Amino acid sequence: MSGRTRPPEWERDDSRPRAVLVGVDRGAGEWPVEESLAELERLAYTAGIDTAAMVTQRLDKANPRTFIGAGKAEEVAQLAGAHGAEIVIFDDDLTPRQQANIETILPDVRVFDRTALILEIFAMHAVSREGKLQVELAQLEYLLPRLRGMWGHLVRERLGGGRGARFGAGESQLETDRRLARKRIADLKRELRRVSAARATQRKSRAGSGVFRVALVGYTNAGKSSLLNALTGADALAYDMLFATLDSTTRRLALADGREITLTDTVGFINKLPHGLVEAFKSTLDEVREADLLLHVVDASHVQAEAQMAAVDVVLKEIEASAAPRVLVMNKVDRLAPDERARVVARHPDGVLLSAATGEGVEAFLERLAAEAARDSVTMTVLVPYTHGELVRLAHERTHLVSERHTPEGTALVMRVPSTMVPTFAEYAVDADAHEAGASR
Ligand SMILES: Nc1nc2c(ncn2[C@@H]2O[C@H](COP(=O)(O)OP(=O)(O)OP(=O)(O)O)[C@@H](O)[C@H]2O)c(=O)[nH]1
Ligand SMILES: [Mg+2]
Repeated sequence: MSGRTRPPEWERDDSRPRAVLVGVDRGAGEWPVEESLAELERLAYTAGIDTAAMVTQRLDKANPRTFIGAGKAEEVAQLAGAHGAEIVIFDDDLTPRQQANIETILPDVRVFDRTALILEIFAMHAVSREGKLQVELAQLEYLLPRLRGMWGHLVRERLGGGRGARFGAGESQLETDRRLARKRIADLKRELRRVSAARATQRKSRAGSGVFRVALVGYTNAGKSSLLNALTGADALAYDMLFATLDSTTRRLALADGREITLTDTVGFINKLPHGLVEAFKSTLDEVREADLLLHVVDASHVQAEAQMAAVDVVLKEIEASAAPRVLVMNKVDRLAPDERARVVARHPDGVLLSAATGEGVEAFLERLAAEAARDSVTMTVLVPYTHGELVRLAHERTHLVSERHTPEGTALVMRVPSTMVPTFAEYAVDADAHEAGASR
């Protein structure tokens, strides 16, 4: 059993519920079952559940009825009894049918799968109205096909075993539950569309202003919020727990050349991220899809760093954000020994090494960021009439000014402009040579 990644401060607390974790070893692959279970243990801990024991089974294919073998399920039941565990958590997703069958074999415990656990954590950490709506939607869509199982459980509890005479009444109750759930799902979707439309308007106004937009993405706990804080002095929540951040936070940052960019911190990704959650968080993830640049933040000190990077790539592909240019940020280098650093550099020569905690490497990273922001820009020469002072102000804030002169006709500017912002100044663009000639008159 791997307890290797368990922080020393994790004390057993008798008031917390205890669980038996169940993992399937599929042999090959980037995620050894021990590592995946260690992560599941952290997820459980974050949800307020202590781990009493872990069980693994070597399987090439899941059992369609009970996921693990029936004999293994009996072993899990015994272990749960011996440890006084009231919860059993499967490291993979169970079909509604598998879940119902396992609940029959394990009548005295609550059965969770990985998705249910992640949804639970999301529900605990959702703060904004949009975040809460998104989580409730994902939870209901997860529950809907499982309502039969829940009702079956209630039947056993209330009626003391499946008594045929009551079955008809149960059936209609189930129909009622389903109808209510479907209605709530429809309401939530409508409400979310409204909220996200308002957000899209905000986003659009940012896009139209030509600000270079950067999104921080990465595995949960990689240090995205810490990096946002280090760069902008923001006070985004940064905790050593999984899924600390659910709501995206956007902050402005002025680069050394005076240009302003925005940085958006987003929800972290995880291996086997439930598809329903990705769906539900689509509008939050629009920030990632529409960014001009993605900063992929990696916890370079994590034993599974490479597998985590691959898991992030999978999610980025799923949300169709994979085309945006990316910079790899290898964070937490303060935890690396010199030879480990050398290995990271050799493996990711394009990556930036830094520590959001100590600030090491942050200056160099800012230069890289400025270079990236400048890459997508063009040089423009404009003559802005004095009646349009707001454009001059905008130029100061959003572009890299090469020169500024006051002429009788207005303010003459030469500047590096993000290409998205060219239309804003297009009306006052003048031919650079003609402008020079005019200026020397
Ligand atoms: N040693 C070290 N710890 C760091 C560094 N950056 C972040 N951490 C720690 O890593 C943990 C996670 O940091 P966060 O910034 O919350 O990570 P995140 O990527 O925003 O995580 P989620 O919001 O949960 O997805 C915190 O305990 C941070 O203090 C670093 O450079 N060095
Ligand atoms: Mg965070």
